[in-house]
Amino acid sequence: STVGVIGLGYIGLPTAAILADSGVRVVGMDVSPINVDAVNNGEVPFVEPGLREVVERAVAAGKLSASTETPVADAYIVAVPTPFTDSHSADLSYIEAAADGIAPKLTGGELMILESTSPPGATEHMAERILKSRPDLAAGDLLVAHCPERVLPGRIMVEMATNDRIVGGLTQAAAEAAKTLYQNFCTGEVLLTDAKTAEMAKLTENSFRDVNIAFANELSVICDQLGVDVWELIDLANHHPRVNILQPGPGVGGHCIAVDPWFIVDAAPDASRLIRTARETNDAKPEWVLGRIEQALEHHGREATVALMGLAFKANIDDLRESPSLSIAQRLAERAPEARILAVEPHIDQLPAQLAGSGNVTLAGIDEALQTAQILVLLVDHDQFKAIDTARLAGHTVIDSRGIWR
Ligand code: SAJ
Repeated sequence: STVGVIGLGYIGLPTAAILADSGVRVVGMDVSPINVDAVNNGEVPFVEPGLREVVERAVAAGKLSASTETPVADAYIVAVPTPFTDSHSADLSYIEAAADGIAPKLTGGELMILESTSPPGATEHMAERILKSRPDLAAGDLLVAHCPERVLPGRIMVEMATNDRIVGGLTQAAAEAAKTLYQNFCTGEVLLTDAKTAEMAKLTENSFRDVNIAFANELSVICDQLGVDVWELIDLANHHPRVNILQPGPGVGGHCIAVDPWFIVDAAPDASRLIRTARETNDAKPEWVLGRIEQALEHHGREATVALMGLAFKANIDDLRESPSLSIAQRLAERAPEARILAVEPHIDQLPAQLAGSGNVTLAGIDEALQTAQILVLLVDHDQFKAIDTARLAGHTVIDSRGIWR
């Protein structure tokens, strides 16, 4: 039997590769010919530890291939983006496009799994859309389930095999069929529920983390006003057996935690006050860090050199999506046209498009930053920055948003 994986991004490609490596025939589909060619050559179009080896092996074994066309398959896994719109509701257009591609290929009896992070009701919406375009099929002809992906970027290849999985079926039969598919490679527990609960589970997990990071970020602003070292405070408080506070930072990035809570707020606006406030608290943090940089610029003069250490959305990855650090860099470039801004990001070798247009930003190495910048702003806790001898920071104005240089 063949599994079609729609969307070969950060989730779809590792899923396709691991499934193919377990012996299942997998055809991946992506709208980008660049991604498709990369996969067919056994390559990976982004950085994820351990992924390349598995893709290479599965392609060489003839188990994995890719196409820009939706394949005919016995089961489909949809792993396309669900961004949000300006009004913070979910944009389902990629899911709808995937469904429209699959619909004409169906003969009845296929399993369809939606893996994309989805607002409550999206799985049902996908099934209804398919049945509308295929009136010859009955609802019972399709097995439709939602199985949210919860792997952590940077640890995807480990977590995809070992994490417990939640499978929510539109019917019990659909949930059972999806469970059988995942058991090809998943050694964790596969937990069955209905589709809407599965949709909410994923959103709930990321909202839990967002709320907890917001607590840490709020504390960092409070402590700054009170003259207390927030990292020492959190470290001490976390000695309590039932307290486990997360770490403050320059804001929350990535395509999940900064997005998913809005889907809950959108689904039940009046009841989601805490979740909304947490989102707003985390979204306000980059502006707060910018305020501190602007203060330092007032002190050193508008033409000072500012080194922004890190652009990625978190440590030790090259992913700049929804990155608070990148947003700080962009806003600073606009607001401080006379300053010289050094972007120090060891994981990339050219400035991202968002910064390439600003004449005052250049990509720089760690040594150049330490030698020439008056103001050092630590934005990402990359290992390379943790390794810097703190004696070399003397004589600089240091704004450490992650507390690694204390
Ligand atoms: N962050 C902090 N302080 C912390 C922890 C994180 O400021 O103490 C920031 C990070 O710097 C980053 C953001 O939060 O900007 C998110 O990073 P993360 O490592 O918490 O999470 P992601 O976005 O890489 O992955 C999350 C994970 N969800 C949870 O841990 C509940 C992952 O398991 C999900 O699969 C993923 O979202 C997803 O795809 O939804």
